[in-house]
Amino acid sequence: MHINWYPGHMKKTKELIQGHLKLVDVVVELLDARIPISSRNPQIDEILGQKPRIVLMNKFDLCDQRILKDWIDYFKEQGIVAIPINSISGDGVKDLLKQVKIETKPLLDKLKAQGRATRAIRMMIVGIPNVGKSSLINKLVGKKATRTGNKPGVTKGKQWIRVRDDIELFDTPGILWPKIDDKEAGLNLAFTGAINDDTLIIEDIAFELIKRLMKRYPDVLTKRYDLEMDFETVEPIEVLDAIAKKRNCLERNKDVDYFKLGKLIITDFRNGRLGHLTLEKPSEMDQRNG
Ligand SMILES: Nc1nc2c(ncn2[C@@H]2O[C@H](COP(=O)(O)OP(=O)(O)OP(=O)(O)O)[C@@H](O)[C@H]2O)c(=O)[nH]1
Ligand SMILES: [Mg+2]
Repeated sequence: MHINWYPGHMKKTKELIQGHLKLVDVVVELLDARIPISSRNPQIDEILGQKPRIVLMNKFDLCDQRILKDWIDYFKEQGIVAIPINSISGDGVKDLLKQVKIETKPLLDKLKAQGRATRAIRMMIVGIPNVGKSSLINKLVGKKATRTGNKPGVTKGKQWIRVRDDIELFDTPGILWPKIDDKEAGLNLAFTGAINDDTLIIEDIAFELIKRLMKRYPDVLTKRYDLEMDFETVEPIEVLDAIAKKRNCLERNKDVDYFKLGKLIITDFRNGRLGHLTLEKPSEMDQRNG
């Protein structure tokens, strides 16, 4: 799986984010709550340095709520506040804004002590493709967005959007390129839709997803596809074929239509029709760091 999905982007993005970093007070790092390891950029600590940051577990409506708790604890141990968020419904946005104030209080206190005028807090959102950056920005800003750069006298152009009277948001989110040389990460990113489907063989992706669901969520498969199988003894291909029969993913001659089947399974997963699933646990971090 050594496909170069994001050719040439890694270095460019790093430079871009680092260039903007000095303009902001706090960075909001968006992760996909279903794949917190794979949706993290391995260079993020290096890129952000000492900049205050908040981790958001986005799409938490789709993830396993028990494992979400473990992840929040995991980040807490590292001194990072992680907040579950749903960028579509806006659940968690209030918590985010509250945390932004907490993270930036030392800075504002310092400015005040120096006798400088108070100013709005500036934040920037970063995350991998498709993780929900634009959705979150829309949710934060709403329809009545004032692009503060449009004010006369602001020379920088329209790069700041006012979120509240005391918080401004960098107009364009930073795209982080995930770690693509890790096979497991590549697959997880494919499952969740972070990699363009046109570059994927969807039949193979569905096969790999089924393999993982057999191990992690056998009951989900049983229930969703009405299967009666012992997942400890059957092969993934048998599971695929059984789902194909149940869901009528067959060609005219009754052969399984693996493309149609693959699309069905992947779409079910992405839309949350398989239930609340998380494919990575904090306890698996060690084996993945190698
Ligand atoms: N269920 C669910 N879906 C979400 C959530 N946030 C975003 N989405 C969906 O995820 C998809 C990607 O969202 P975007 O906001 O376009 O993501 P992005 O990070 O801006 O993507 P790029 O601009 O391609 O990098 C869309 O289909 C959203 O509707 C969430 O919290 N829950
Ligand atoms: Mg976007």
